[in-house]
Amino acid sequence: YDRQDQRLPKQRLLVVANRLPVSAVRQGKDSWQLEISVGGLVSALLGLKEFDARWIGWAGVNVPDETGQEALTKALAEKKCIPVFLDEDTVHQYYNGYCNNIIWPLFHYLGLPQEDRLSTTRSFQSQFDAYKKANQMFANVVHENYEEGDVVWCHDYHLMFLPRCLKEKNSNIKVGWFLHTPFPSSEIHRMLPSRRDLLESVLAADLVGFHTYDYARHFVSACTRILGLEGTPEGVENQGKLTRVAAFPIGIDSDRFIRALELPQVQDHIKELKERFAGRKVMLGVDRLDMIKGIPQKILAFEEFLEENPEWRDKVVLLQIAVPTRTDVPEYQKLSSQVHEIVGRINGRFGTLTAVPIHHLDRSLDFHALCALYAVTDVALITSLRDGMNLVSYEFVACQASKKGVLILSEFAGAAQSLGAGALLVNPWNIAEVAASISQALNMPADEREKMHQHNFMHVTTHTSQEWAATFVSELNDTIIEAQLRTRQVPFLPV
Ligand code: ADQ
Repeated sequence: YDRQDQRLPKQRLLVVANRLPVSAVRQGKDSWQLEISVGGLVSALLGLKEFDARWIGWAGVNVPDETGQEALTKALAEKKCIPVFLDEDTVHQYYNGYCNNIIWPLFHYLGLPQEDRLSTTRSFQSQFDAYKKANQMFANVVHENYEEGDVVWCHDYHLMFLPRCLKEKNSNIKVGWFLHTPFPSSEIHRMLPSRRDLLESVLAADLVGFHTYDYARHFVSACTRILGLEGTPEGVENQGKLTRVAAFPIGIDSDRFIRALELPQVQDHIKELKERFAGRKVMLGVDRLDMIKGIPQKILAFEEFLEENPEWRDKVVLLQIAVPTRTDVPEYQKLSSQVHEIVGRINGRFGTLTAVPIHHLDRSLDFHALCALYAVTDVALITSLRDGMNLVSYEFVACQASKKGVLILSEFAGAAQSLGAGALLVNPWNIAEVAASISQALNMPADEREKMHQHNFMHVTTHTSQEWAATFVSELNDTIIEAQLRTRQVPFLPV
C-alpha cells in the first residue's frame, strides 16, 4: 500500500475507544443533537490527513429502543462515528465496575477494592465477564464495518480484550492497541485475578504502545514473568509471533492553543484576569477530580508554603479547577468533600475580608477560558500521584510564550520524562518538598524561567498529537509489512 500515491484512495483507519468523541442528546423519538468534543485524540486524528478515519465507540447514552438506535446511528454516520450500544447493566458492570473500580486504581498503584474480600472476589468475576462481553460487542461492530486493508487502532484499558476478539475472527486484521494510563510494575499487575487473560489478549495485537519507555518495559516484564514468554528489544515473542511493544509519547495540538491566544475574546479574558489578580502571583491547578491527580496533597503543600512564608500570604493565589468525574462512585464523592474541607480550612486560616488564598472551582472551563487562565499563570502545580502522561502540563507550556512561568511537575506523571528538564520535579507525597518548590518557583530569576520554558516550548510544539498519531499508525503499517515479509521470508531467501 503506497500512501504517497495520491491516486490511491486513502487508507481507512478504524479508531476504537470506549467513548465516541461526541455527546448525544435525544431531542425526540428519532432525533438526536450531537456535539463533537475536541479532545487530544480527536485533534490528533484530524491531523492525519492521509487516512480516512472513523470512530467506533459508545455514545455515553442508554438507547434501549430500536427506533432511537437507528436514528442515532444515522446521525452519527455524518460525523464518521459508529455507535456500540451497551445496556445499562453492562455499563454498570463493565465501565463503572471493571474499568473504573478495578483496572483504573490498580494501574495507578492505588490497589484493588478490598472492603469485603469474598463479595469482591465474586464481583470481580461477574465484572470481568461483563468486561469481556462488552469488548466482544465492540469487536462485533468493528467486524461489521471492517473492509480489507483497514487498520484498527484500539484505545485504552477499557478495551484490553479487544485485540484478541478481533484476531480470533479474522487474523488478517491489522490491530494496534495504545494505553493512555501507566502500565504498572509487573508486581502490581500480578495482583489482578484476570492478569493472564488480559496480557494474552493484548498480545494478540500487532503493535502495543505506551506513553513511556518505563510502561513498555513493565508490560514486557509482566509478559515474561506472568506468561513465561520471551521479551526481546522489539517486543514479546509468543509462539513464533512477535508483538511489537514501544513507547509513543502523546502530545497536544499546540497550534490550536497558540492561535486561540490571539482571539479578541481570549485577549479580553486575559485582561480581566490580570486586573482581578493584580499584585498577586497566580498559581494554577487544572485536573479532573480524581484520586490519581493528588489534589489534597497539592493543597496541603500550598498550606505549608503559606505557613512558612508569611510574606507571601497576600501576594499569591492558587486557582484550582477540578472538573468532577465519576460522581456516582462513593470514593469520588469522598474525595470531593475532603478537598472542600481542606480548602475551607485554609481560606479560613489565611484569608482576609478582601481576598482568599485558594479559589477552588468544581467545574469544567470552556477552551477559551482555559487558554486565558494558562496564559496569566505564574506557576502551574501538577502533583499527580500517577498519571499516564498529563496533557495539562503541555497545554500550560503552549500558552506561556509571553509569561514564561514555571512548571512544578510530579515525577510520577509520564510528562516528567519529556518536560522534566524544563520543570521543577517533585514527589507529590512529600508535602515539604512541594512547598519548597513553590517557594523556589515564585522566586526564580527571569533568565532561569526563560531557559526552562524554551526547553519545554520546543518539545511541546514539535512533539504534537498529530505527530504522535502519525508515528503510531505508520509503525503499525510497517509492523504488518514486516509480518508479511517474515511469512514470505523462507521462499524468497537466496540459497
Ligand atoms: P486525563 O486523566 O483526563 O487523561 P490529562 O492528560 O491531563 O488527563 O487530560 C485532561 C484534559 O482535560 C486536558 O485536555 C484538560 O485541558 C482537560 N481538563 C481537565 N480539567 C478541566 C477543567 N476543569 N476544565 C476544562 N478542561 C479540563 C488520560 C490519562 C493522562 C493522559 C491522557 C492522554 O489519565 O495521563 O495524558 O489520557 O493520553
